[in-house]
Amino acid sequence: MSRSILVTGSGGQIGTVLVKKLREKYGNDNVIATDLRELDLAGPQEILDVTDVARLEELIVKYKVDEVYHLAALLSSKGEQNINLTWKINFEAYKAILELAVKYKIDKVFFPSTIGIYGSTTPKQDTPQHSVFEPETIYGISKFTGELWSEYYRNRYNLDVRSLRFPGVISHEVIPSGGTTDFSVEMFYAALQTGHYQCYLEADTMLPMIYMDDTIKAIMDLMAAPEEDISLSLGYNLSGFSVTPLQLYNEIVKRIPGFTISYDPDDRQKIADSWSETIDDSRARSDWQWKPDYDLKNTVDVMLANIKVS
Ligand code: AKB
Repeated sequence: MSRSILVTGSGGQIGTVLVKKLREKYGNDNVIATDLRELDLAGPQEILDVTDVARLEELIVKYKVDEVYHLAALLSSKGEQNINLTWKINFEAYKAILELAVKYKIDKVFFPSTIGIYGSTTPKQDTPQHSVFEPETIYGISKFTGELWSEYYRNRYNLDVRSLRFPGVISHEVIPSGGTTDFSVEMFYAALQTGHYQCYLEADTMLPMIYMDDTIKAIMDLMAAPEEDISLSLGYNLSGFSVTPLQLYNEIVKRIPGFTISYDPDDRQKIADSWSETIDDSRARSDWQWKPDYDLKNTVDVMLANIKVS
C-alpha cells in the first residue's frame, strides 16, 4: 500500500538513517524529508522550521500525509541553554502535529521519547515501564509531557501514536550533538583521529545505550506492528546494553592499543546522574517482540569498521 510519510528533523542523527530505510521500504517519493536546512538527499525534501505550524499544515496538505515521524528536537544538554526553544520544538510543535493528525485523519504518528524522562526519584536499576517520572531537564519535561499527550490523544481521539524512550544512540553516520550520551560516539572518533579522549563524565557513570541498526529496527518494527499489539502510546522502555565511559574505553583500547582517556566532568554529569543505569524493556519485548542484535562488543566492532576518518 502506498503511504505518504513526513519526517521532521531528517538531517539529525536518527533522521539521516531512518529516512534512508523508510525510502527503501516505501519508495523514494513517498517519504518527505524535512529539516531546517537543505539536505544532501535524493527524493522529496522541504525546508521546515517545526515551530511554524502554518508551514507544517501546508506540507501535510500538499503531500496528503498519512504518517508523521517527529524527530526534530533539542537534546538534554543543549536544551538547558534555551529552555523556551526546547519546549517549542520538542513539545509545542509535537502538540500541533497531534492536532493536525486529527484534523487531516493522519493514520499514525511516531514520537521519540527518551531516558531523559527519568529523574533522581526513578529506580536506577531495571527501570520499569511505569514508575516515578520527575525529569530534571527541560528536555525530559518536554518529552514526558509529549508522552502524556500521546496517550491522551490515543484515548480521546483514537489516534494511533507510537513512541519509544531512546537511550543514547551509538552510530557512525552522523555525530550527535547537544546530548548527555554523546561521549559514546565521540570516543570512537577521538580514538581514530587523535588517540586521546577527554570525557565530560566520570569513568563509572553507567548509562543505557543502543546501536543505530537496533534503533532503526525498533522504530520500523514498532510502526509496523498490528494496532492491537500496541498497548500504550506512552514511550516504550527500550535498551540495547548499558555501559560506563571506562567500560567503553576498555573495549576500544583492546582494538586500538595506545588510545588514552582522561576525565573532566562538566554540567552533563548532573544530568547523567539523574538518569537510569539499566532499563526493563520487557513490555516492548512482549508487545511487539523487541530484541536487540547488538551488545557492547559487536557495537564497538561495527563502529570501528565503519567510521571514516580523513
Ligand atoms: C541525550 O543524551 O540527550 C539523548 C538522549 C538519551 O535522549 N541522547
